[in-house]
Amino acid sequence: MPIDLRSDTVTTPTEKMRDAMRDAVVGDDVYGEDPTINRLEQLAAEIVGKEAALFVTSGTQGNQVAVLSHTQRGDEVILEERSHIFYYETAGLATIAGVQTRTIKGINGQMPVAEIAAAIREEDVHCPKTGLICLENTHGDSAGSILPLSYMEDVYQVSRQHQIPVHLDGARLFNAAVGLGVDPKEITKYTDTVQFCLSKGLSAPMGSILAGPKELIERARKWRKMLGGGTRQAGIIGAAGIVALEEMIDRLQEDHTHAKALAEGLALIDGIDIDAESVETNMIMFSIGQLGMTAEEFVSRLNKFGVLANPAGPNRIRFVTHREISMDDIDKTIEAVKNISASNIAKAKL
Ligand code: TLP
Repeated sequence: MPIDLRSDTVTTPTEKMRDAMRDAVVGDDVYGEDPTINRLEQLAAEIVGKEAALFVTSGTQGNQVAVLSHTQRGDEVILEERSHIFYYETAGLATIAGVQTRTIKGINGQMPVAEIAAAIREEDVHCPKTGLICLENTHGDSAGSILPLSYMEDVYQVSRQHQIPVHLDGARLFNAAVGLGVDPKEITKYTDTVQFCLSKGLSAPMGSILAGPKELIERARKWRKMLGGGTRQAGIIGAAGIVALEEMIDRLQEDHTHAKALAEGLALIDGIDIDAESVETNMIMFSIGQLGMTAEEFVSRLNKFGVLANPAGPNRIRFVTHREISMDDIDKTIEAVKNISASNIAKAKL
């Protein structure tokens, strides 16, 4: 079995999930008659302190449905320059919701609050209406960094002053909560809606949740239907989601500990540039610029040691830890990187 550090999306369902899926009581969810989905949605809403929740097929669908439910065509949406919604959702906002994006460069995923405030449009015949502010916590492209609660609160205050809703892409919301040592509600109380994934570190085979006010979630249900996300005996999948929420959140700490150990090990290797101090959750990113090879080359060298990873730029690599990565795998990965570094540095001296 390879050591698969490409993403926490590669996690497979636990035995308990498979049992729950086999035994799930199901019905037609488009009629609202799947008891397992109804239970999952209720549980999910409670966990994030929202009135209602909707099971969606993926994080991308949850985010897109959220934007559709909050905005009108021609609105402008404020989001971080490297946010998943803007950068990795195949221009869904432009093509599906028909909204205009207004991106702001963030530091560790945090768009400066003053810049958010300045980006909000005044009422003017020439201008679009600012329809939504999107945040991402943890922030993927900043190596899983956590948006501090004080930052969430500051953005929320600005949003209240201007009466603009806030949507949180919380694909890894529970990593943020575990990393901060707080109840997830402490984060989501600063957002109107939140999308979180069951299928990443929590190990369910698929699915995400969109949670928010009851009336908005009813609208979202219709948009989900339009996007082809109205599924029938969905409880087969939802059953795994319930196990994910009941049993898989607390163990995320282990993934964070492994990511930190991995970063600390890599920091000692020649040619690897990483700030191990800054690792907060289950993701690390490092530069291999000094090794004199591209990220693609580095990844293919790693593959020969049985380690899978994704490039995160021309000379940047991303490693993501998850339930199927052990401490032994961390040690083996550090050894593999040491080997690549040593052989390259020896070559450079010839
Ligand atoms: N992220 C995936 C890739 O798409 C990059 C990964 O491996 O990290 N929001 C955030 C912050 C995400 O990281 C992702 C997936 C999504 C949304 C989308 O979730 P899915 O893949 O379920 O559509």
